[in-house]
Amino acid sequence: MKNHETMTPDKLKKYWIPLYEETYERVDNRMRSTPIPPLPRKTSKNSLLQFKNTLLAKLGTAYTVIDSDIEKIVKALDAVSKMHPFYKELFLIKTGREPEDLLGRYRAKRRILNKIYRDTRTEIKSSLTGGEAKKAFRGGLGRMLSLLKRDRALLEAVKEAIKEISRMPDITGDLVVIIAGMPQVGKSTLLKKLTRAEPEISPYPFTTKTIIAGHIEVRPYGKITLIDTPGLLDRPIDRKNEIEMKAVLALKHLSDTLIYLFDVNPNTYYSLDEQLAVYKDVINVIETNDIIIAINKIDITPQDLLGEAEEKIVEATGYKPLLISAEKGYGLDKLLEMLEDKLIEKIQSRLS
Ligand SMILES: Nc1nc2c(ncn2[C@@H]2O[C@H](COP(=O)(O)OP(=O)(O)O)[C@@H](O)[C@H]2O)c(=O)[nH]1
Ligand SMILES: [Mg+2]
Repeated sequence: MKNHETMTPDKLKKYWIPLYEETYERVDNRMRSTPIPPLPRKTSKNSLLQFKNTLLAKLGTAYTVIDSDIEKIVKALDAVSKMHPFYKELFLIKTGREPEDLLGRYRAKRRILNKIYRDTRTEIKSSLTGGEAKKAFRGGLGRMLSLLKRDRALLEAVKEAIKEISRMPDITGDLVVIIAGMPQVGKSTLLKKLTRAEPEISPYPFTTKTIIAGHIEVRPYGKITLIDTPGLLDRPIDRKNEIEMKAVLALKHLSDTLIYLFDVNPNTYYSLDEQLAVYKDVINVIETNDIIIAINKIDITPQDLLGEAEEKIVEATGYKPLLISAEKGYGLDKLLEMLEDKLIEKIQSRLS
């Protein structure tokens, strides 16, 4: 089993990203319990030593707090880096960084933190005056904190990305099928008809839209997941809304197969040409070469319209459409059989 198959979104909930302000506050609070005594008198060796020891203790406290916060960040990023590429792409969209990159960055920061800590200790210990020791302490503390301070905005984005991704259900599967097609063509009806349990509806991160998933268990092989994305893959793709477009692009990491539905009944809401234009848009972003095209609502579509549409669709897409009625169940056995074959094929190719 690959790693990412076990790191599901809900498991992200137990990770915590401390923001800079929080780290700073913890450091400040914890250090306050050992206040810095007044500068020692120049003549007293003993009081200089005591003064330095107080600074060392405070520095140690700060180090421990910052180190454990960076460790928390490392653990969370490690978890994200083990997820399915789809979720990693969403993370990249929000933060501008690959999880693996950031993991490396924060692992390095832990090492740098340790070095600053050790160097500062040495500096404090070798100081000849209280003033010098205090200066070394302040400098070291500032450098340790700035490891996170510089990343303030980035950490906020990371926290937000992890929060949003953790709210998604696991929409991966052994075979993931995206159902696309213009509004009212029957996507929701088809998803319901092919699956047994109620579909899961969840927010789609970084968009105002939701994503709907239904599952088909194919024993003993595995799980087919059907995905519907209302408002996203049912109209010309909105390239102005950049983050939404990127979120749509992330779907290509998810989908093994695309089902594109047409509706050409006499009262259809959109013309065949409009539906074909959206089809082109969708396959451009989804980039799959495993496509099933179906004409839905054949129960209310006269033969001549069907024949005409079929011809036009073959010409425009290169695929011969399946003829189905999601509502009446016509042609769904055939469709399900195709999906099952794809699932089995995929699992076998994974094994070999
Ligand atoms: N007659 C007929 N109506 C259908 C069929 N499939 C869906 N519908 C109807 O078409 C309308 C839109 O269906 P829906 O699944 O909500 O479309 P979506 O917007 O693509 O999700 C609903 O009123 C459905 O009942 C079909 O095969 N035959
Ligand atoms: Mg719908």
